[in-house]
Amino acid sequence: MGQPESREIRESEQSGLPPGQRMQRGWPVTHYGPVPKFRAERWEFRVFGATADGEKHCWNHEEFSALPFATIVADLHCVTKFSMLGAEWGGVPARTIVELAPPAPSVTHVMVWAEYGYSANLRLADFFSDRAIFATHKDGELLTAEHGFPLRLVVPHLYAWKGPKWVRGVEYMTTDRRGFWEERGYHNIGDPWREQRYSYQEQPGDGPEL
Ligand SMILES: Nc1nc2c(c(=O)[nH]1)N[C@H]1C(S)=C(S)[C@@H](COP(=O)(O)O)O[C@H]1N2
Ligand SMILES: [Mo]
Repeated sequence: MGQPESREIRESEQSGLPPGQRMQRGWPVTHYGPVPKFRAERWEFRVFGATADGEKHCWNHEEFSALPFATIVADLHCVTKFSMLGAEWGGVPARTIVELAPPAPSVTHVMVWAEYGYSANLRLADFFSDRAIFATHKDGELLTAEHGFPLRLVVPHLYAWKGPKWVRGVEYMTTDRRGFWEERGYHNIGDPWREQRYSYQEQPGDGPEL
């Protein structure tokens, strides 16, 4: 099986403020719903859906913690127009997960699932980009509960809602489906450099029919 295609991230997408954003000092907490309680013995990370071998792949917390660790420096751009610049995220690259639990060749998109049913859909190429990371740490410290402990996805080249906190798994999909905010009026792709904020801005081909 060939490797999934990875989107080329332009240099300009890696630093600075995207259009319409302002810099936020400090680190506000932004999410919908309550902060889940973490119970190590009940936690597992699952890759399911259209996997290459047709099997589900699961890691318990201890197993997940033993996966290869990497760091990236990346910004978070909230669609409500503030950006937090220059955090160092540590964790397991999304690419590592794709390599350990490969998708079937027909997979085009992923749904990333979190506690309480929060979800975000991504093109496989965005998920497979070399800077997407399942973060356990920020600036050298374990994530706090409000910021997604024990695990959150960070996809630096998309708006931050595409990175679920308290993430629990990935579903490989052979057609696109909208996630939590994508069903509620946000853009299916969510590229901050193109200001893809709302679903009414979508062009044909950007997402499933609304
Ligand atoms: N599970 C979950 N993850 C989520 C959200 C959410 O509502 N639920 N909100 C997203 C949004 S809109 C933003 S801006 C970031 C905020 O991350 P922070 O609270 O660490 O700053 O988390 C993202 N991840
Ligand atoms: Mo956000």
